[in-house]
Amino acid sequence: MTTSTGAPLSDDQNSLRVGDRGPTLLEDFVLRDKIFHFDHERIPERVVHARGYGAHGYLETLEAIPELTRAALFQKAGTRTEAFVRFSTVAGNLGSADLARDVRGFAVKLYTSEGNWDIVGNNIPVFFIQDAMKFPDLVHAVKEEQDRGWPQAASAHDTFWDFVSLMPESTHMLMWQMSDRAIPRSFRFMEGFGVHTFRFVNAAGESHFVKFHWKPRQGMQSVAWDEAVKINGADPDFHRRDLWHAIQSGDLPQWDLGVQVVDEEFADTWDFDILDPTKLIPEELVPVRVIARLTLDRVVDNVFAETEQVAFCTQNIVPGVDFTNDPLLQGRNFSYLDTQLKRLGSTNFTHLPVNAPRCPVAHFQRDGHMQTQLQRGRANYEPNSFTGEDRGPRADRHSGFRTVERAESGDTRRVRAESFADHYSQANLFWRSQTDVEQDHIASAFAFELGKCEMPTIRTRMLANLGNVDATLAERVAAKLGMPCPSPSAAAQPPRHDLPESPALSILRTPGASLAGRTIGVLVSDGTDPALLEALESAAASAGARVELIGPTAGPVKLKRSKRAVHHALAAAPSVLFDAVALLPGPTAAAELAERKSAKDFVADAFGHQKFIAHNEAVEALLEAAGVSPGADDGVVSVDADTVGDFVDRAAELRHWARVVRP
Ligand code: HDE
Repeated sequence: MTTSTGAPLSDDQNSLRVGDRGPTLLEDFVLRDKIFHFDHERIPERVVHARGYGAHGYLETLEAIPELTRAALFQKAGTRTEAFVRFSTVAGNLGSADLARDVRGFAVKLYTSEGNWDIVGNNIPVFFIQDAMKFPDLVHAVKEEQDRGWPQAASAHDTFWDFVSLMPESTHMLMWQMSDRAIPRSFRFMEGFGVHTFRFVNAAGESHFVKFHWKPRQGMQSVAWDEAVKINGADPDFHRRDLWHAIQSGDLPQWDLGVQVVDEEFADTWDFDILDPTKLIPEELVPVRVIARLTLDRVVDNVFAETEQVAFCTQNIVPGVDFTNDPLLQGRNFSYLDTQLKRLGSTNFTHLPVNAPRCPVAHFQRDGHMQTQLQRGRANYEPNSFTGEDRGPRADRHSGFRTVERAESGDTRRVRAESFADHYSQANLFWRSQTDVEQDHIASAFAFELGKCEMPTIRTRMLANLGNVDATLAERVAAKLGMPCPSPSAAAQPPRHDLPESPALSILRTPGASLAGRTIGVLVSDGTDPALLEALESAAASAGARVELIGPTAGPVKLKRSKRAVHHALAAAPSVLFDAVALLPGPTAAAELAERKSAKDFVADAFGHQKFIAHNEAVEALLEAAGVSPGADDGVVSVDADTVGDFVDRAAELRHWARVVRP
């Protein structure tokens, strides 16, 4: 062990003092060195997206698309590009819980051979506001209220709903935020979106509009709101733990990178503006074309050095990619450098390993705090007339980045384009594209959040806006709030309610539900039937699912001839932590568990959260005690070693939505 300057230490336990009980000496440079550094350990957390978790991986190009973009990474199928991804919530502070109802950040840094390309997106394809000018207001409104310091990581409070109810352009995003998209099962089971319209530019300088999509190969999955609340208590790190475990166990999460490519003339025929970030392009109108696959294969070595210090910037693009005039994107391109300087403290933050490009870097930028590069040669300017190493680099007008040529004209004005005026048609499209179950969740979420608002005028104003989305939605929320439903507010542009439904907007209408990568929680005890347990474990393994054993205590359980260690004690492992459950305790323990609150809650919650439940005959009393009659529906299944495989097949549906649960 040494000091920070490398002097070897003889004692790291005791400071230098006069006598055994005397004062500490100013001379103790060892103490000063250690405490000085500690006192400066924290850097400012991100003003938004403070709570996040990152991982390393790579993007593999599946299809060469030189006709669309000259970006080096898309010139040849099979090209691998190193990647770093950071997922996050938006509103909460660094130490907030993972399961907040919130938008999730989905930020990807691609270390391409022609520079770093950051796609700094979210898990929702639209945004709350149309103009960057309103971003500080939005964030102030959603974060804890300044005069009281709460709520933490929650939009369910007056200032948020006050602001968004006064900003009808937020309504489409609110529909997503009140949907199950905002309470994902984990980062692995959510989509990502670049949100803004970008451009792809090919070698001939021709440009197309492009939207970026990340499609999880694990499928999409969310949790119930009641479950989210309980997971936050039981395991506030549920999402980061899930990602870490999946990668560490070799179950590598993957997303397909898809693009919606549109030419300008086609976009001009639509009745929404492709530059408006509160609008999406329905996949049924422009299909998503998969061009690459992202794999996360390595957890970080050090959360601070990597996840905390990674600096994403929307303006980090590479030749072949370009911006559009989306006013939110334009504002973001200006913003991110400031935030990185503020947080990381030096313009040289690009030297940090997680931020450093993997390709050669050459310029005449010099000096600054924490300069780590030895920039050699004589000239640090150009033009210059030196030669060799003294000369330094030059720009190349042919191979270098060239902004797409476009004609711009108009008067300088502070205006919102007329073409941005339709605030409700796509909100209605989103609503109608959901299943009944998803619509129920949306209505309940609005009622919960507005129910937390103390000012009735805010609720009324929001209900009036929802009336423009869908009359039944507004009425349902009003009924849940016990309020009269006001008439719809005046809309800047009359909403359309006849846009063709888009099944891709619904989680439950998107195929791909599977038990792979999910966890079955199995309640065991002394006397659990080992044949049944083994049959369950082998069926789960074939389905790609993990089994975690939960015992009455954290100690091992005795099976017929063997002992098995358990992963959890029941008191520390509520069923909200699992995707499906199996109740397989031995007869004596089953009788005892029927009297235990933690066991009854385990079962009642699994049932209430519409999970598949397998059980042996011994637990009928426990089921009854939890208010679940055995065979209540075909998601509560009595199993033996021969039939447990069928249960695992069934549980691939993940939730038994037909089970009616009244909150
Ligand atoms: Fe961000 N945003 N943002 N944002 N954003 C930040 O940059 C900002 C917006 C997004 O994991 C900050 O490094 C402005 C939309 C993600 O490190 C900051 C505007 C979308 C992350 C910032 C927006 C995002 C950020 C805070 C409106 C989805 C986390 C810390 C013009 C497409 C990245 C930081 C990570 C982070 C500014 C709007 C996504 C302050 C001014 C729209 C995923 O620079």
